[in-house]
Amino acid sequence: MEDCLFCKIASGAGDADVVHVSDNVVAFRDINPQAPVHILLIPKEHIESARSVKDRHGDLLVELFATAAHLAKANDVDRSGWRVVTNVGPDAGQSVHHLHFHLLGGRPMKWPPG
Ligand code: DGP
Repeated sequence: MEDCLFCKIASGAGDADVVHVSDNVVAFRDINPQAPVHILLIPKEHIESARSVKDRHGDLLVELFATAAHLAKANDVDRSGWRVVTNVGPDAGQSVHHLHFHLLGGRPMKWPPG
C-alpha cells in the first residue's frame, strides 16, 4: 500500500533500525521503545491487523513467532522473559494499520497491561 508507513519500511524505503529481514518478514526497533528491547515484527504483505488474517497466512504467522523467539535470544531476553503483543483497533491503541507484533523484554512487566 502506497501510503502505509510499515509497507515503506518493509520495502526498504523507510527510515528504520532494521534487525532482521527475510523474504516475508521484517523486524526493526520501535521508534518509541517501551522496554529496553522493543522490536516490531511485520509481514512484508500488507495485512491490516490480526482481524484480517486468513487461513493462507499460517506459515507467515509461524515465521513471525519463530523470528520473535530468535530475536529474543539474540537480544539476551530469552531467559529473563519477553512478551509479544499485537494491538487491534482503537480500544487496543492500534496506531499503524499494518499487522505488527511488538516484542518487548528487558524489564519486569505487569499483568494486566494498561
Ligand atoms: P501500535 O500502537 O500497536 O499500532 O504500534 C505502532 C508502533 O509503531 C508504535 O509503538 C510506534 C511505532 N512506530 C510508529 N512509526 C514508526 C516509525 O516510523 N519507525 C519505527 N521504527 N517505529 C514506528
